[in-house]
Amino acid sequence: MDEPALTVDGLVENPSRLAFADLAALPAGHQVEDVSRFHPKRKGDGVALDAILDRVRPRPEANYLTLHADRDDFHVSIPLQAIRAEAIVVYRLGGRPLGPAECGPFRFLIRDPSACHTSELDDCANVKYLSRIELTHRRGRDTRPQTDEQHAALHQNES
Ligand SMILES: Nc1nc2c(c(=O)[nH]1)N[C@H]1C(S)=C(S)[C@@H](COP(=O)(O)O)O[C@H]1N2
Ligand SMILES: [Mo]
Repeated sequence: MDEPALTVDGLVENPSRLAFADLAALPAGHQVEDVSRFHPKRKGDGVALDAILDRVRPRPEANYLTLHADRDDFHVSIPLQAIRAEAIVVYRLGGRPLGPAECGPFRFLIRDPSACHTSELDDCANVKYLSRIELTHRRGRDTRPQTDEQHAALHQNES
């Protein structure tokens, strides 16, 4: 089986597929040890979204960043300028890749999210099972729940 890799594509100069070793090789200054400092309930180490964007080089016309989780068909689209300095991609726990039980192989985390469905940068945008980051000119697909009922239904499906 192929090693899991995070696809980063769309309006970028250097579309990439980043596996565990590629993320670990991003600059040390962008590595984020122990994300439980930001979210007591969440574990592991990550790398700043900025380091990934430096690597793929968004084109000037890229306005939105869309996060895709193919595993459960969940998608979130956020203005690039709002998110670029605020997020981490978690990819490691105890020196190993994240498994599905840890919402891996990759998990998106906003450093300081607002409550569910209160802003672009809310808790709902902390995408689990992240498979692809796509840069686009217009807003992309966004399946975040909009109401308390939709939230309840979504969390019911979670194992
Ligand atoms: N792939 C995927 N990511 C997801 C969701 C989902 O259903 N699928 N739910 C979102 C919502 S609505 C919230 S509030 C948070 C919850 O994260 P937690 O379970 O770590 O608290 O995950 C977000 N990320
Ligand atoms: Mo949410």
